[in-house]
Amino acid sequence: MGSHHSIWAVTATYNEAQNLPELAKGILALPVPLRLIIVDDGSPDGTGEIADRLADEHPKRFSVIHRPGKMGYASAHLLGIRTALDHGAQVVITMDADLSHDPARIPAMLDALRGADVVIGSRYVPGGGTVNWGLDRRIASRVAGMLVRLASGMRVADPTGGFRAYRADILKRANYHAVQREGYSFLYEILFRCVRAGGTVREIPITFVDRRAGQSKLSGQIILEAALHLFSRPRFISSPSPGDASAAGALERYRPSYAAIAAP
Ligand SMILES: Nc1nc2c(ncn2[C@@H]2O[C@H](COP(=O)(O)OP(=O)(O)OP(=O)(O)O)[C@@H](O)[C@H]2O)c(=O)[nH]1
Ligand SMILES: [Mg+2]
Repeated sequence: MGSHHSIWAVTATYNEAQNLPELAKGILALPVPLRLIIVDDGSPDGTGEIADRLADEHPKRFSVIHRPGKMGYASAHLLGIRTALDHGAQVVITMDADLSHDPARIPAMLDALRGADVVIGSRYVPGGGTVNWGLDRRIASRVAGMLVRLASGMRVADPTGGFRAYRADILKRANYHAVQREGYSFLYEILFRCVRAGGTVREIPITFVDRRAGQSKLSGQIILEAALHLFSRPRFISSPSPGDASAAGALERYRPSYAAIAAP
């Protein structure tokens, strides 16, 4: 998998002060010395300060990008991915900061990435699952997955799962930065772009643990909305319109300087 230093992870945070220290512990405990970029949107609960402290204590392991306000999950990820690629990442891992995605699964994801361009930490392959999810959310998530498979033709059990590892090469070929959609739609759109660019996908089982601390930002209803959105446009991938409220639009509107991020 190339040099260890070329593996980067990206997490978006909004009010994850109760979860970020634990996530950082999990990252530091890994046998692989990957670097985590934390994209914080000025969380009122002090997540940004915790992230800064982590970066001070472990400058080779944590980097922080502060955005002035809540600008959305998707554009936070796009910014983190672009930053990682700009710094020579060969692999980019994306994960949530609320401990739903267990960093301990990262080595298995990297193993699987030897034989694929994208690896999804999947709730819906044998051995995977969700813990603490109510019936409504389980149904919404399953239905969303079905609709995405139907609309896109992708044969992926968990196309809206956010715990992933991508080869840098496929992200570039997929024009990842042009992704338009927010929230869950972002996840299937970027995946679809990778597949369309010729990328291969593997899924490995994960146990998704619902957040225990902090507030939910995306609800089951939003999952379903995202899926229904699939059928509201003539084409699966829409073309960018200038000044729109899309993830790509937000990425263009906010361009931080990378000076704060030390070279690996
Ligand atoms: N920077 C940034 N991060 C965000 C934003 N919205 C959500 N996040 C983060 O994105 C990740 C996923 O969001 P969650 O709220 O956990 O979404 P979810 O998993 O669907 O919902 P719950 O876990 O049930 O709350 C978490 O790490 C959030 O802190 C945002 O606007 N900006
Ligand atoms: Mg969550």
